Amino acid sequence: MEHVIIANVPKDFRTSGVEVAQMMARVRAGDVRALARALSLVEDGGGAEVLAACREFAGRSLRVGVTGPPGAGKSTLVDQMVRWLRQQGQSVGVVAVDPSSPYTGGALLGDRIRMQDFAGDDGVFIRSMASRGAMGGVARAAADVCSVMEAAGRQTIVIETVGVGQDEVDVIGLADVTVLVLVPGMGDEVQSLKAGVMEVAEVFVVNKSDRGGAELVEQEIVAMQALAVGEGEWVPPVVRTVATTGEGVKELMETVRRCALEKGSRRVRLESADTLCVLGQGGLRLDHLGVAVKSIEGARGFYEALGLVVSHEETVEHEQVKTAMLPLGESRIELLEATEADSTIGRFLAKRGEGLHHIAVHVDGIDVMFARLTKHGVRLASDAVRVGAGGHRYFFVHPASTGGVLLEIVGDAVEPRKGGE
Ligand SMILES: Nc1nc2c(ncn2[C@@H]2O[C@H](COP(=O)(O)OP(=O)(O)OP(=O)(O)O)[C@@H](O)[C@H]2O)c(=O)[nH]1
Ligand SMILES: [Mg+2]
Repeated sequence: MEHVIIANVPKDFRTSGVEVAQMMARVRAGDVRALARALSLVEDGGGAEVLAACREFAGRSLRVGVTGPPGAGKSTLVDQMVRWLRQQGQSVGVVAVDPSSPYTGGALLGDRIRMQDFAGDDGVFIRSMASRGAMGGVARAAADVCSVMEAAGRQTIVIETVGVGQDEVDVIGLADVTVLVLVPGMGDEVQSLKAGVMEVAEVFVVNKSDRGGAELVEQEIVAMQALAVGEGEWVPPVVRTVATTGEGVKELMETVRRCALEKGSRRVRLESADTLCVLGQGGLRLDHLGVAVKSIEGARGFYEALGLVVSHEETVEHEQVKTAMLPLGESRIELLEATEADSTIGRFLAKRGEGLHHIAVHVDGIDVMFARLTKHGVRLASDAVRVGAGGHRYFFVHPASTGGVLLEIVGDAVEPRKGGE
């Protein structure tokens, strides 16, 4: 009787407020049925509240993208990776993006048979999704699935996708580390892959290396890298595997871990020397709000009446700007006054008048952030990471990409302060 009553309640009501909070508490506690339900809500497009609740856990998992041509052995390899992670005591999420089958929530037959080994193991949660037809695009949908899995405390999330088109490259953009699976006998195909996924690969796998020709593919990859990889950049290592037996998988996972550490895109917590890392929040926080004013002397009175105190004043010659910092909670307000009419702030004042000039967000790995935003096609207003006041490194994101406000990304100072915390 009771469930009949519940079934008649409008869907909005059933999936909002208290109930979402309760469901999310269960998701956080590791309840896989709650996780499945939260994912269904999100996939049906009714998961705004679920996603909002997941936000504070963003960036806690290590996301490993596995891509490569059809039949390269990706699923077999993912299966072995999951096995290895389970041996390390990690909880794992798998997102399989299936390019061809309709959006049924079911895996490909082959995947299903293999992954059945994990049936009954709550430490492995597998979600399949179609790459076409998902609302807002497959990358969006996969990102949402990852967010929920992250909130559910999955320490590593493996994303499998067929590396053939832009959709797949977008999906792989979600990953912290991207593994490209190739096989012997590809020869010229390696060349043809060059334009797409080849560039996003951070670890190369030559799978099926029980067959002849593994060396040849490896040589092809190395030859290509000699041309493509810049000085001081991460040189994607090549690992040989036999996914059917698990050979080389340990080495692959150690390489993935090393890549994640080296990229240093996020704070890294190592549970033990040979456990894969779980990555932290990336140090994202509001650093300051920049307010353009005609005169700092004229403007500071209000802020002081408000109870704020100017902690630091500085003139940055090369930017023709005078600044005054007023700490506010964990962030600050920065007043900006032009020292020349024909300067960035001077022109802003002439065009828009006084007001909010930019928002500054702090990030731990500024170089990785610069590369990541570039890779995502975000329009930047700086051509490189620069050094500004106090030795801090920064770059600007153009308002065209942020919803109309200039965004400054701030990293740590060039010389980290010694003795501090
Ligand atoms: N000999 C050999 N066969 C392998 C190896 N890895 C995978 N295979 C076989 O290759 C076939 C394809 O493997 P899958 O894991 O389904 O490949 P996939 O890349 O996931 O394929 P799609 O998802 O369809 O793109 C299967 O028959 C596997 O058993 C390997 O290392 N050696
Ligand atoms: Mg597969």
